[in-house]
Amino acid sequence: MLIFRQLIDPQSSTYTYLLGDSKSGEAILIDTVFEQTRRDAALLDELGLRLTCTVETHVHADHVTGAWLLKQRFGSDIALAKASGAVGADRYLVHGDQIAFGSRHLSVRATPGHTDGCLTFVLDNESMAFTGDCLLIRGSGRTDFQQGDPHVLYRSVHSQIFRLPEECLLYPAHDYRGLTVTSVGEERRFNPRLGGEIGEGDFAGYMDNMNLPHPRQIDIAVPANLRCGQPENEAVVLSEPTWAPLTYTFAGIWELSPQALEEAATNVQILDVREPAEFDGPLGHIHNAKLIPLGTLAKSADVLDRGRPVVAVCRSGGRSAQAVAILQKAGFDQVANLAGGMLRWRADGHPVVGGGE
Ligand SMILES: N[C@@H](CCC(=O)N[C@@H](CS)C(=O)NCC(=O)O)C(=O)O
Ligand SMILES: [Fe+2]
Repeated sequence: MLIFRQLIDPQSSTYTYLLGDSKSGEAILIDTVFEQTRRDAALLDELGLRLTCTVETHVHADHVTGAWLLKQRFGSDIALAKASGAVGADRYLVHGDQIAFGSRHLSVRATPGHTDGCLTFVLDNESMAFTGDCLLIRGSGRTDFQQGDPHVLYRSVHSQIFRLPEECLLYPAHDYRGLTVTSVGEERRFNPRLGGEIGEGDFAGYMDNMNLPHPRQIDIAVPANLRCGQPENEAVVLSEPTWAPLTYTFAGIWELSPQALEEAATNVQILDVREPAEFDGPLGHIHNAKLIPLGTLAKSADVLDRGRPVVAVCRSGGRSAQAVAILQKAGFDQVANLAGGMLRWRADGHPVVGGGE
């Protein structure tokens, strides 16, 4: 079965696409964002997928790719257009290449015009295509920087994208209004820059007069993306929490296992957010846990020491996840949730104070 997810980076309005093959467990990511690497890694882990390759539709001007960082983590190949001029990739793609994931693949089409190295990726059965910044929903990529050329872009759209089946779904690299998907038939008819009877000269006239401000990140993003996202100073970016072996979840929460808590217990504050009757009830509580019921936490957070890590605990790990969010909002930066709460703590055989059925 095909696994497909559309993810957004709200800062740059960039869409990242996950495509996976459930049978083999292989997955690829299209157009990752450096700052979203943790999120993407968490999703891959939770879906049980193995990242084999990250692919870029082009050298982006508005955000830095996560390709290099994901390669450090998963050993995934980096792929982008040969015409991109980038260094540090494992595969340099040209028109007609295929990118496999399990039994599925994407076909590579060269669609220059926004940049020289712009590619569109078409799924094997032509049911979906990833157009990068060549064709946007009711729009198109701009042509006023990098190697932009409206004449080249017009021809790319008409010869490579508009000739796909009408019902082929199109997924762009960005949308600035929150729109998520379109189709070939729709854009052929309704794209206000490129659809209907609009000719190459009309399109060039439109594009040459857009007068858009340059992307805020362009001076940082383009040089970094020409290195496939490898930072100039590698040391600064890999700062993960070190006070315990934590896992970041796709839900956005740092967690630790009962075993990890037992090992870190002397260095952390254990915060139990259940009600007093539960704390002294049949499940018991963890030695040295401080009881602050969830409903009073926002007001009483100051009794905790901000200089020491906090691990939140409840019955099953649900309410304590909310406690983590409350503490983060209150400015605590070393906070994690005990995965599975007291239920898992006990099931894994860790000691409790009180309790008993
Ligand atoms: N305000 C955005 C501008 C982003 C931008 O210029 N995006 C390019 C893609 S790299 C584009 O083609 N935009 C088309 C448009 O805005 O119509 C930023 O600062 O990042
Ligand atoms: Fe772009």
